[in-house]
Amino acid sequence: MKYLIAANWKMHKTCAETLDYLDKFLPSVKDILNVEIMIAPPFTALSSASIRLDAAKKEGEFNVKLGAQNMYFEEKGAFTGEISPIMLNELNIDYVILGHSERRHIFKEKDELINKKMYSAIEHGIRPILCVGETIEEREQGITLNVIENQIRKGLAGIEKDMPYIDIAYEPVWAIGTGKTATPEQAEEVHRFIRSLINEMSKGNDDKTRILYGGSVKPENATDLIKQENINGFLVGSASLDPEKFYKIIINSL
Ligand code: G2H
Repeated sequence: MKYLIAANWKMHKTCAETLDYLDKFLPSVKDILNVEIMIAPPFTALSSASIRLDAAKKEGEFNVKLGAQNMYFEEKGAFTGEISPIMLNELNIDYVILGHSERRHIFKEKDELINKKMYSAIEHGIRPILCVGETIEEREQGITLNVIENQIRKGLAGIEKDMPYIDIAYEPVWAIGTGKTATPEQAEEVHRFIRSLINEMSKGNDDKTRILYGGSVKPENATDLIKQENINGFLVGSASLDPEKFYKIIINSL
């Protein structure tokens, strides 16, 4: 399984800043072919980034993919402010991040909506990364694994057979953007649980599904986290905004 190291820029960077980043970042990773790299800039920068990546691919083999940070499940219609899967298809977007904790908590997205988006992404050939994670209160109550199981069962309801086209990101809410990282052991405990759950749900057809860790990943903690048996890559926020730091995370994960 090729691991995936993904950058979630959230609401950061204009088009010009995105192109400037890619100019610095792409040459540094052009020979790294044994992990998959993904960048998810804001929607407004996707088109320019897609054109820039196409040009880079024409110059040789290249392992950098583009992702969207969200998507609506309908193809078109009266859904003010939303972006559809066919709009992403037009830009050759490979991945979409769904159910990120900021979507769940700030924008009140529920598992049922996330599940519809998962369906739609798969139907349109866009690989979804389903994000799950517990809050600090849930961890302190000792219900972390129940919360994760519930989010995964509801998020994947009806699409268990599509497991080879799905990745999952475990992002403990208390570790997101706080500088607090789950210890490798804390992360591994949840990753091991997710692996056995999706193995059971897909009847053993989960070997192409990567389980990424997210939550204050940085160059300093990447090596110890990636050594864990069930951590198959990262979803990186803040530290991915600097091309040199993101490059170091990739290098430290090889
Ligand atoms: C978790 C992560 C990226 P950060 O949201 O999805 O962000 O690395 O800033 O904690």
